[in-house]
Amino acid sequence: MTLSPPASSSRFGGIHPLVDALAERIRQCRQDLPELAPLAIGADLEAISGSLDGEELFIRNEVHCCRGLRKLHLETARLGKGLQILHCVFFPDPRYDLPVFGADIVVGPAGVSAAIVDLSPVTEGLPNGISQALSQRQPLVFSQQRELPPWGTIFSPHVLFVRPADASEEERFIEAAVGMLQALGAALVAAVPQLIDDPATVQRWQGQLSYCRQQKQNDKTRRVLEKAFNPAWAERYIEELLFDDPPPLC
Ligand code: BLA
Repeated sequence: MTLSPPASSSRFGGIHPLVDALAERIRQCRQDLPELAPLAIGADLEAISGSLDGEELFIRNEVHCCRGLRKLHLETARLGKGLQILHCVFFPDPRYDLPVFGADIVVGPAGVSAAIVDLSPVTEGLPNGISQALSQRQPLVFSQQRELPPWGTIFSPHVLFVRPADASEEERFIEAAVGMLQALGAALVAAVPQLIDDPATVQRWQGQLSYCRQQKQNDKTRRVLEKAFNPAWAERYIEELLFDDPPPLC
């Protein structure tokens, strides 16, 4: 006999199943990427723990690179008052014609409030192979769509931004995210790098810079980090780990 946890309360005691399951699927997809290697980050940023209002706080960061992607970042966090976050961004190496993979799940006391996943273009549109792969997927239906904030112009037409209503919608969200990771993985294997000073490389570098700048306009992320830690720490965390500018092309 298998015992499934009752809906809200015990989901709340540990890691929410959507956060746990998506993190695990992201790790599986990451494992298949060519030339995967861990990237060193400061020990003070890898595992962060503390307490806020008597609640345990933790952040776990995993950072890698692979052929075609300069930084693969997966973060899972619990940040006080029952707030759980999954944050994931795969930043491409600008020499490759690849989009940014991004996902964010926010779980509050009432359950999942936001689940977003996208392959976001860093030039005018997504690379053809990726658009085709995404357009050919079966449309997935969700009962509660959410509206993008004004800075959300960075996302592609395929962005999924929902509040999953139940376990089956959570499963569907994971399916959508895995579909995007598979499309990215296929494009990455086929991609041929361009020169570092090719105008297309420079344009993609600029597109990535603009992606990071737009993401930094998300005040909700900053506010949560400032409250859990402090404003100076939040600033450093956002600027150095979450959305650091792509390194200069040289
Ligand atoms: C929203 N992000 C949020 C919210 C919180 C965070 C508290 C509000 C939840 C809600 O509106 O229901 C907090 N997100 C965090 C924190 C971290 C984090 C603290 O990642 C990290 C430590 N955000 C991203 C990425 C995407 C993203 C990669 O980091 C998309 C690919 C999107 N988050 C995103 C969007 C919103 C959001 C679009 C809604 C913003 C709004 O409605 O104003």
